[in-house]
Amino acid sequence: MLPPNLLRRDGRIIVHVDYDAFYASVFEAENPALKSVPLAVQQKQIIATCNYKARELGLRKLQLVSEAKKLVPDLVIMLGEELGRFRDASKSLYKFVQGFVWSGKVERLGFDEVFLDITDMVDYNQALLNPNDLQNSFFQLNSNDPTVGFAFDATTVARYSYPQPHNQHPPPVDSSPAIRRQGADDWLTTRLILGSHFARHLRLQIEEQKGYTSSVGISTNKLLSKLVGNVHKPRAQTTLLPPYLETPHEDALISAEPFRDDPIRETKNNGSNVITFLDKHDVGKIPGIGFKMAQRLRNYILSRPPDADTGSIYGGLSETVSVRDVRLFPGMGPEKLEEVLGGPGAERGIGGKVWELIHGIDNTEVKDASNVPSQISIEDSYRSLDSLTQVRKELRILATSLMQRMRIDLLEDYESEPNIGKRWIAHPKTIRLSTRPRASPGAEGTRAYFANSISKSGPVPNFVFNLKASIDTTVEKLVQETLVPMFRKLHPQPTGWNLRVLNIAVTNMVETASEDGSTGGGRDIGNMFRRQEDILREWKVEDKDVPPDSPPKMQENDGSHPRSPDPDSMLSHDSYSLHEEKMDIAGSEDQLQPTQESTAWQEDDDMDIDSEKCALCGATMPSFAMAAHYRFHSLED
Ligand code: DCP
Ligand code: MG
Ligand code: MG
Repeated sequence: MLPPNLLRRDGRIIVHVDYDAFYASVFEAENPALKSVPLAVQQKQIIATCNYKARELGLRKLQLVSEAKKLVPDLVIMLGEELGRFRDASKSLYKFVQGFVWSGKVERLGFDEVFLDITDMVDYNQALLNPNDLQNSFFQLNSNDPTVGFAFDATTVARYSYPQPHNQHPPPVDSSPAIRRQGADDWLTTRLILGSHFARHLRLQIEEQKGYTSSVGISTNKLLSKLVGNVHKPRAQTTLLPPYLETPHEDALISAEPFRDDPIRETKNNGSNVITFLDKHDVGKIPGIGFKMAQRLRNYILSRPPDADTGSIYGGLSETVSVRDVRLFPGMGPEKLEEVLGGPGAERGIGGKVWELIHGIDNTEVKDASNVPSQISIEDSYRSLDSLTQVRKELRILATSLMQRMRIDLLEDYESEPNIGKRWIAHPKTIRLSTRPRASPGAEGTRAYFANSISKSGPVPNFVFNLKASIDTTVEKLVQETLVPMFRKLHPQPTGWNLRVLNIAVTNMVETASEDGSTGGGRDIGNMFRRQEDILREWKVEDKDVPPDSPPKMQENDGSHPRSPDPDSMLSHDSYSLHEEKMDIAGSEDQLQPTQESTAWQEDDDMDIDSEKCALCGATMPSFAMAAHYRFHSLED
C-alpha cells in the first residue's frame, strides 16, 4: 500500500502546456494565410506534424508524405528540416510564459512543452478569496499591484475537468462546475480551480499575443499535468479534479469502469480520480516509463518471452497493457516491479519508482528557468564517410555550426565592455567528438543501427572564447588542433572505417558570474580566461570510449545535398544527447530531451513514446523510430 497523503503532499499546482501542431503553427505564425489550409511539415519522407485542418481530413503525425498527398491532394507542405525557426519560436514562447510565473520555475521539455509551478501564485490568490463572494473573484498576477490580473468565478473550473461532470455532455465552452467536497478535497479543489483560471488566462494570452494555441493540463505534479492535458486537444485545457488521495478498495477497483460510464459508483466508492484516470493509459504512455520498461512490463503481464520476435524491429507486440493491468496483476507491487525491471543498468529502486508513477506520484520539481543550455550538440549523418579528407571537411562544417550556436546561445550583450559588447554567460568545459560507424546493410535492425557509437572528450581550448577572432579562424584551429587529433584517437587507421554519424558537442557548462562580477567572471575578459584555465587544470581528461545512449537524429546526407545540422540537439525531438555513463543501448530509445539539467524523468530510458505501425511492413515501434524505420525501407531499394 502507498503511504497516505503522498499524492496531495504539498498542494503544488503544476501546469503543463503543449503547443498545438507546433511545427505547423510556427509556419502559420510566419504566414497567417496558412491557417486556413491543410498544412503539413515535411522531414524526409515523413509528415513531422500537420495542422488541425489537415487532421480533420484524416492526416496524422508521422505519416508518409506520399500517403498524405493521396489523402489530401491540395495539402500544403512546408519543409521542416531546418530546425532554427522552431527553436527560435520555442524560445520566444518560453520567455513569454516565464513572464507570468512568480517562482521562476518554468521548465521546457522538447521544443513545444513547458511546465510551470504556480504553487506560490495559488497560495497568494487562495488567501485573497472571499468565501462569501467566490463568483466575483480576482486573480492577482502581480503581488505588488492589485490591479493587475483578471476577474474569475472561483466556483467553477475553467474549461474541461476530469472527470467531466456526468450531466455535462458536451461540456460547456467556458467552464464546468467544480465538484465540491468536504474538507481537504475542498481545499485542493479550490487550488485547482485557481490553477485552471490561471491556465486559461495564460493560454489566451499566448494565443492573442503570440499567435499560438495550446493544450494545457492542470494538476499537482508534472506527471499528472502532462497526461491530463492530453484529454482535450487542441486549444483546450483539462484540470484533474480530486479526490486524489486514496487508492480505492481493491474490490471496488476491480469492478470499476471509467468514471464516464458510471460516475455515481465512482463517487460512491470514494475512488481516486487519479487512479481512474491513469488506469486507462497504456503503460508506455506514462512519463518515466520508457519504451524498454514498457516492453518488459508487457512481456511480464502477457507472460510472453521477451524474444517473441515476429521479424519486426521491436518485436511487433500488438497487445496493449494498461496501467490498470499492471497495477492489479497478482502479486504486483514495488518488489515485483523491481524484479521485473531491475537488473544491470537499471536505476536503483526502479520498482518503487514505477509503482509510484503508476499511482500518479511524481515529486520531481519543475526546474528553474535557465537561459543556459546544458550542452550544445551538432551532428549530421552521412550515407558514406570513409576518408580523412572528407571527415576534415565535415568537421569544419559541424564546428562552424557549433561556433555559431555557441555565440548565439552563450553570449549576451554587455554594454559596459565597449570594445567587445558581448560576453559569455557560460563556458562549456568539455568538447566531445562522437562517431557512429555504418551498420552493415540489413543487419540486426535498429538496435545495431543505434549501437556502436564511440566518443572522445577533452577540454574546450581557450581560443574558442576569443571573440576578436573570426569564426573561420577559430574553426580552423579547432579542427586542426582538437577535433582531428580526437578523431585519430577514435579511428587510428587512416582507412577501413565508414561512418554514418558525426557529432560534436560542448558540455559541462559553467555559468559566468552575474553582472557585478562578484565571483570573478564576466566583467574582465582576461580574468575570465585565467579563470577558465584554472577550471581546466583541475579537470581530468575523460578517455572513455563508450556508446551514447540514444538514437541519432535521423538525417541522411551523402555530401551532395545541402545539410541541416541540428543546431541545438538537446532541444530537438529528432536528436540526442550523449550520456557516457549509460551503456545500455537497448534502453536508449528516448526522443524527448528536457532542455534543462537532468531530471528524474530524463534518467529513465525514455518517456512518452507512442507506438506506431509501419505502413509498409506492419512492424510496431515507438513513433520516434518511424522516421528511421522508413529510411531503412528507403535504403532497401
Ligand atoms: N516532432 C518531430 N518528430 C517527432 C515528434 C515530434 O519532429 N518524432 C516535432 C514536430 C512537432 C513538435 O515536435 O510539431 C511537437 O511534438 P508534439 O508531439 O507535441 O506534436 P504537435 O505539437 O505537432 O501536435 P499536437 O497538437 O498533437 O501536440
Ligand atoms: Mg509535445
Ligand atoms: Mg504539441
